[in-house]
Amino acid sequence: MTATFEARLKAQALGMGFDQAGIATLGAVESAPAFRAWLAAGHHGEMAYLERGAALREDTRRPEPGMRSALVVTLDYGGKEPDGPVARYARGRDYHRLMWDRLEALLSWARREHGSDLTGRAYVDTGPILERDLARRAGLGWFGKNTLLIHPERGSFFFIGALFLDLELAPDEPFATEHCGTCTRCLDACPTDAFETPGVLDARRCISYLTIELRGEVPTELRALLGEHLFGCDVCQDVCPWNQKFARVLGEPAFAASPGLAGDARTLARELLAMSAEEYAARFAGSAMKRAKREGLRRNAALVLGNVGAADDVEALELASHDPEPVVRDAAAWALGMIDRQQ
Ligand code: B12
Ligand code: SF4
Ligand code: SF4
Repeated sequence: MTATFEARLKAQALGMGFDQAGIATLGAVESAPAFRAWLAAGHHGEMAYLERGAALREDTRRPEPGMRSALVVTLDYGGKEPDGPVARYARGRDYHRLMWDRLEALLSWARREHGSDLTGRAYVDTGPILERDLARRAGLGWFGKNTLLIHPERGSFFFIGALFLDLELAPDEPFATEHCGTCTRCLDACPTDAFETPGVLDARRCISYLTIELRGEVPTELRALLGEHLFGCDVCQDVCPWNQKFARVLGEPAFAASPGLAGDARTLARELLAMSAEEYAARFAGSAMKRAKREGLRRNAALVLGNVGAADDVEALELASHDPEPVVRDAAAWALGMIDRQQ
């Protein structure tokens, strides 16, 4: 008996290096009310694009009319590597491009198999899709209390991507159970107490938002709580028992850490403050860390030095306190005050 197109499509995705693949039918998003409530509470902070695309996110048929099904894939980014100043997901090559290229290659394969009139569209955080909702629907995991999608045999250290197709495919069973039970480790461990309730994150307090998405000044009361986190945060994943049991050694060479990004926070912070615009452009070409922009990374570096620096960082911080970028000046002035207080 020949395998169905669905089975061959999923096998092809796994053959291309994805770790999981499942199929979902497109339609109204079940968790849309939760998403609406989250926006209404202002939990998205300055991420205005989430609000702008809200209506499109509520029904997966809206972003690209004509599409009927989605192949949803995941790709692991390790998890066993030591914690560091840069979240694991961003230490190597930018995942968006890498996964998108693979999904495009998968679309070309599907066209060869199914017919050249097949149309499709790849998404890796590149469109108005609630990816975790879609992935749950494709059977790939449940929404943890930390809001991450967790798979019972893989944990949560993986990215999500999707290939939308204008084909009616047989869907997989949605993931219907929930396996957090009475555990609250992620809620208790969050350095900034960013969870409003289990499963609801106030992004405005999340270190990932503060160090990556926020363009302006980090609120003063949260600065010391950033600790050594210079870009992103993995705390609510590290403490999760599902990751402690199932996190893997990084298997995708493209995500291997670039020099200095998995090391010491103080050294990296000093390097960032000393780096010229040209050096920054060369060092972070093709990296997801560019999302924070140069001034954002320098702001974060100054704040980290305020938390872990000492007297011999004063000179670099004084220089940064005259930076052309106001956010860097402000962060450096705060850091100088913190170091001064220790003496
Ligand atoms: C905006 C965004 C952020 C924001 C907000 C995060 C958040 N929790 O909402 C910030 C900048 C803080 C962020 C941080 C991170 N992010 Co992010 N982020 C996104 C993005 C672009 C949109 C998420 C979104 O729409 N949030 C709005 C909320 C309401 O939606 P949601 O969290 O998906 O929640 C759903 C369910 O939990 C459920 N739900 C929500 N509330 C409730 C309440 C109840 C009662 C119920 C029943 C259900 C429910 O409904 C929601 C809608 O479907 C997605 C990519 C995408 N297009 O989906 C990546 C994405 C979610 N991020 C990702 C990653 C890796 C991270 C970080 C781990 C990065 C890091 N190490 O720093 C952290 C994790 C922080 C955390 N605890 O969430 C991955 C997650 C993969 C996974 N296994 O889940 C995604 C999917 C990107 C990708 N393509 O792989 N992120
Ligand atoms: S990523 Fe860090 S700051 Fe954000 S919710 Fe998780 S533990 Fe809290
Ligand atoms: S730490 Fe516990 S509560 Fe949080 S997501 Fe993991 S299992 Fe769920």
